[in-house]
Amino acid sequence: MSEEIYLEKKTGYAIMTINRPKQMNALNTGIVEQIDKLLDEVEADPSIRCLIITGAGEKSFIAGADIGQMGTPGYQPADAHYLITCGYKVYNRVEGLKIPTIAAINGYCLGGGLELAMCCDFRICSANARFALPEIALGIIPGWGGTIRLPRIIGEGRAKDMILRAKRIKPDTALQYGLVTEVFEDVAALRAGADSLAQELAAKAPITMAMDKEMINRSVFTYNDLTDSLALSYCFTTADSREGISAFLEKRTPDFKGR
Ligand code: CO8
Repeated sequence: MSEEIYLEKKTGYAIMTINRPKQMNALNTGIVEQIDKLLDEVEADPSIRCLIITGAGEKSFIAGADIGQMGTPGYQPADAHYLITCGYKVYNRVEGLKIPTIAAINGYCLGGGLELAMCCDFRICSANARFALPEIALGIIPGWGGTIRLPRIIGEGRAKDMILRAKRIKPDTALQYGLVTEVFEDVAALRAGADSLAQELAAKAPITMAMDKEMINRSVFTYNDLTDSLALSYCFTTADSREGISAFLEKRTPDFKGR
């Protein structure tokens, strides 16, 4: 497995770490494919009874999909479509795991990072965490399930306030919204808290745990088909998405034309 993502096995649980700190742990195609492979490993190992997902370092959990990759010359809508559908499948896999999952959010939790965190059963964070689905600023939508899972978790009104305004929120608001269940004073305390929660969950009866998860997920299920992902793929055919991505990479304000 590449050094940009790795799985550490502890007693009773495992920690999956995205390790691209220079890119704020942004997810590119290779990383998403490797998450898929690591999930095979997690599912095949009955000694893993809980999974923690986190980012390396002290600044960022995951700052979303890799905008640099999207801005690479020659990057085509078909490349975006491949990554979108791959992420759609992998994220649903995370949500459907039989073991409990914890997103240990150690800083920026943006776009596809927040969408991945929302597939986890527990979201806990350090005080420096910041949450947003800022895709609209890039001329795209949060099509890795963000438009479905965010309103499911925090309600339609708050989700619209965050998504339509690309609004960034802090841990106190995330706690009030129910987007996280616990806030730790710093990243070291978060990591210790995640280990402790994982140990607690790993000691529970695995069959009951899997059934509880499935029934709770089913009770809040709205719909989860490919529609959002296809809408996101469409966004990548627009001039506005090219403008949004270029503007981010050139560190300027985008000028959207609606085409
Ligand atoms: N992708 C790639 N590189 C990134 C990303 C990212 N998402 N975020 C930050 N970086 C890079 C910056 O380009 C910069 O690189 P460099 O030093 O080479 O210029 C470095 O990380 C540090 O970033 P900043 O200088 O901007 O640091 P700040 O502390 O000022 O800001 C932020 C940090 C707040 C994280 C800021 O960088 C930011 O807003 N990043 C973008 C966040 C974002 O828009 N995320 C959503 C991405 S889209 C998405 O996730 C959609 C999911 C589905 C897409 C499927 C695609 C096909």
